[in-house]
Amino acid sequence: MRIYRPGQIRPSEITDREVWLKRRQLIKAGMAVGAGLMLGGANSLASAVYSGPGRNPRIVPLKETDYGEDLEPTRYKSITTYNNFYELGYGKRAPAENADVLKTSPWSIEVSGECARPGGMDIEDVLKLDQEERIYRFRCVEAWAMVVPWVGLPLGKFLRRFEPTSKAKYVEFKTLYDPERLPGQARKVLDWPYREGLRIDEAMHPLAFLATGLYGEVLPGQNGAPLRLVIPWKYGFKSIKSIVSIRFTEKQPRNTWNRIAGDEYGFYANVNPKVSHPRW
Ligand SMILES: Nc1nc2c(c(=O)[nH]1)N[C@H]1C(S)=C(S)[C@@H](COP(=O)(O)O)O[C@H]1N2
Ligand SMILES: [Mo]
Repeated sequence: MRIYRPGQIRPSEITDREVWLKRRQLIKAGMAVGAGLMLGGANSLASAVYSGPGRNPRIVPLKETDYGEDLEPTRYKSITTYNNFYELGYGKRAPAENADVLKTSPWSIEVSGECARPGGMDIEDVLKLDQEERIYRFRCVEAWAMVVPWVGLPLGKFLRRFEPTSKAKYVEFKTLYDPERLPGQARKVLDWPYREGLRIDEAMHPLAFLATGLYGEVLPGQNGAPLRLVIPWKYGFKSIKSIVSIRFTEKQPRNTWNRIAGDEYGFYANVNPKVSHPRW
């Protein structure tokens, strides 16, 4: 096991204290969104083009949901300039400044492990998935308590294409390992590649999704292009970015922050405002 050396990454940096405090106030709002999502609601097909910020190619067509309709979305600039993505630098602004080096083409996702149809899939094919089962957008209170108008596809539907077996009790995700495209990996501050894990029922839950875009446009690098996980009821660090590998496993996988600071970051990481972080 790698020894954690203070002064490199402080686990407390995974979230800012100030932001954390704000998030506690917003937890209630988050719960409300969660409840709304769980109740479901008829999806309406969006014909109008969403007035996005115009920086990245637009994702069309969109199947729009009404989830979180009552919430004011956070400004695009805030969502894209205050990030954690250590492979692109260690300050909150660094990922936005360094995102250019993250080339997302070519890109493929390998699905393996306990499933009947393992295989690779090019990101283009992921983005082209039948409209019926693909892109929708909704706002949710996520990392940093922002209200994010994500574009994404349900994780469960994507995973079922690979026919997980009864032995698939967990799902493990890995970020790309490529120090040229993710130069932060040249420094051994984390045990690269970044990893995350979910229990299979969490992964199959209708709220869990793979994000491919923001504000109706292709996801910027700093937010985890071309594909990142979003689990609205969990803390930010579960949202693994720039995924290349998904594996069905029988045993519970270790996730990056649990390996480096197991007493501070557990496997489940469900939002619980009653439990304080052990140090801050
Ligand atoms: N590959 C990778 N994924 C990652 C991280 C990272 O450093 N590398 N940071 C995590 C943490 S701690 C948080 S809070 C969220 C932040 O997501 P955001 O920048 O889109 O808000 O990404 C998570 N996913
Ligand atoms: Mo975080």
